[in-house]
Amino acid sequence: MGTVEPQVSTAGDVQQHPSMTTDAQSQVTDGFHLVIDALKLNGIDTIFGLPGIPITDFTRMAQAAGMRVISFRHEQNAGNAAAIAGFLTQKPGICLTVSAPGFLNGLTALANATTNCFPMILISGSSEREIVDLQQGDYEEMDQLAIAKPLCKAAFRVLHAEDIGVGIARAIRAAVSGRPGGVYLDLPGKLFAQTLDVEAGRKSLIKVVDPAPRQIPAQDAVQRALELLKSAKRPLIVLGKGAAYAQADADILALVERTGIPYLPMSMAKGLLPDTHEQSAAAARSYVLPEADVVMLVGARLNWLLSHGRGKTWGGKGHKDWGGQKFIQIDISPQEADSNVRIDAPLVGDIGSCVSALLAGIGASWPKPPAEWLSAVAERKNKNIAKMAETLAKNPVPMNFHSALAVVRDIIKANPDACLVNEGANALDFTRSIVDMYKPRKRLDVGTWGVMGIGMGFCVAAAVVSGQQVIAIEGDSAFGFSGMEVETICRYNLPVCVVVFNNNGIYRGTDVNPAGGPDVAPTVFVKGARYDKLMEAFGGVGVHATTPAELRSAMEEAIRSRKPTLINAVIDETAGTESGRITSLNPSAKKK
Ligand SMILES: Cc1ncc(C[n+]2csc(CCOP(=O)(O)OP(=O)(O)O)c2C)c(N)n1
Ligand SMILES: [Mg+2]
Repeated sequence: MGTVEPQVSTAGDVQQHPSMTTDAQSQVTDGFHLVIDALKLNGIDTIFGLPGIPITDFTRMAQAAGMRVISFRHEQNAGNAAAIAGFLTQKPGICLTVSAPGFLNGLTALANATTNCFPMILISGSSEREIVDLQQGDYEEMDQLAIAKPLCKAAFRVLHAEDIGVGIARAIRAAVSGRPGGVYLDLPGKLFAQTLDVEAGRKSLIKVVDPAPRQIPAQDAVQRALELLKSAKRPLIVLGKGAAYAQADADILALVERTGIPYLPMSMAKGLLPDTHEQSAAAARSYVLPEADVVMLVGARLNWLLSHGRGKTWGGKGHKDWGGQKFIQIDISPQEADSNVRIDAPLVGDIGSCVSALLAGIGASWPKPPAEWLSAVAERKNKNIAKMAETLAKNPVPMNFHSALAVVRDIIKANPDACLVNEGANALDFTRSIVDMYKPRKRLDVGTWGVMGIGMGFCVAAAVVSGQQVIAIEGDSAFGFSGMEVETICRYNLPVCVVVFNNNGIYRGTDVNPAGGPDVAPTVFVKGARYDKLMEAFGGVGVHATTPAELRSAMEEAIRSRKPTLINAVIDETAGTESGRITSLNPSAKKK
């Protein structure tokens, strides 16, 4: 981290803002500048936010101080942008909002970031403490700290300018150390205008040393894991989003290849190894989960996405029964083990350290898994891949999810550095299973909650952080949650190609009102909507595509030009299924 002396700007630096009248020779700094300086000192150069009282001047001053300030149309999208920037960079993404309603709009993203272990800091301006605490009805009055606390990893408030350095340092450490997550930082309006002697200000700032310290696993835990792995007849590795976050890509590849064990990537771990890797068992998921005898989880939690490690998915007799697997779980949090089923070999530490410790123990002569297991997996996998190839080769009219995604699959194969943002139900599930990813941290999606609304925020941040082409595959419903941010995409001229899979509604466009009245069914939208026109309204490129060939040429052109583009891809409105792949979670399905 080096020993850079903190640079502190004086209040005189605010000359860009006409309403400020500070003396250019001023030897004082203020709350505004101390927050900016503290962020910059810690290598944070981008803010995602939405201006208003009391943070408007702050956004101007941050921009004047050389920070990238990306201004959104709704705070939730700024929050989602901050969260995914955190995932991509291992530095906390910053979301900046106004008080009460702006804060609340950002809070969903903060909670989602915490659930997904994305490091972010929601910084909200707040109203006067004295008035808030006496509930005297201040402008945008709300006890934001109390409300944020249960929804994030940590929450802090700074009341005095001399504590800004500590406040930012604590927020950074809390966001990125251990299990990363969301942090709330409450900055009352009054704080920004407080002044401090420049020298005292400089000394008050903290450059955080080693914000996410390595956590080395215990040697006996490593041995226990290795022994269990060695005893396996039908081993399986499951790579989670935590493994992708860890940026230990080469070691994870080495672990998989040196053990020769088939692996399953969770959604956002796709591409950690290329999906075309011969050890990928993704196409044989429903075979390997119940058949495996030892499963090593690498940064993957046994939550609903893995059917809680039990039940029929895992070969259990009833829906809550254990399937007989033994588990090795690599996780940074010691509390994760045994959350759903017994973990026989918990390996607690950061994923990079754990994987390198395993590699050291594995050495060069690790026995490959039994050939019967590998050939059984390969047989299932090849059969399913061949079946999928047949479906993808069809060219039905109207276009369906498969024929459209056959195009997207080719486009990603030809542009493996592009980020793929993905949300929806069918639009999500089909994309995940059809579109292969080739590089780590390129697939960004709805994550642990299956939340709609991450789309455009993720697109903006992915483009800003990576500079790479971004492609979003969006259900038409999913897109609607953040659709207004196409203006943001145009405003910053970002290389984002949004493809709206337009099937006239949520899951399908075919439901009818059971009561027969004039209102359409709750899942149905305006038929034949032209989302492409929305992009054109802001100067971007809009394309209406009804065939795979039209979709292909529009996507190719978007990538060639790097212009903001929205393709309205018309999908057969009968093609989807209720809730995509998770129909069984609907209460009425449970009743049956
Ligand atoms: C914040 C939020 N609200 C509601 C939902 C419920 N939900 C799940 S998928 C979905 C939309 C599915 O429709 P669409 O995006 O058009 O995808 P399709 O299945 O039609 O391809 C909704 C509303 C959710 N997951 N998150
Ligand atoms: Mg839809």
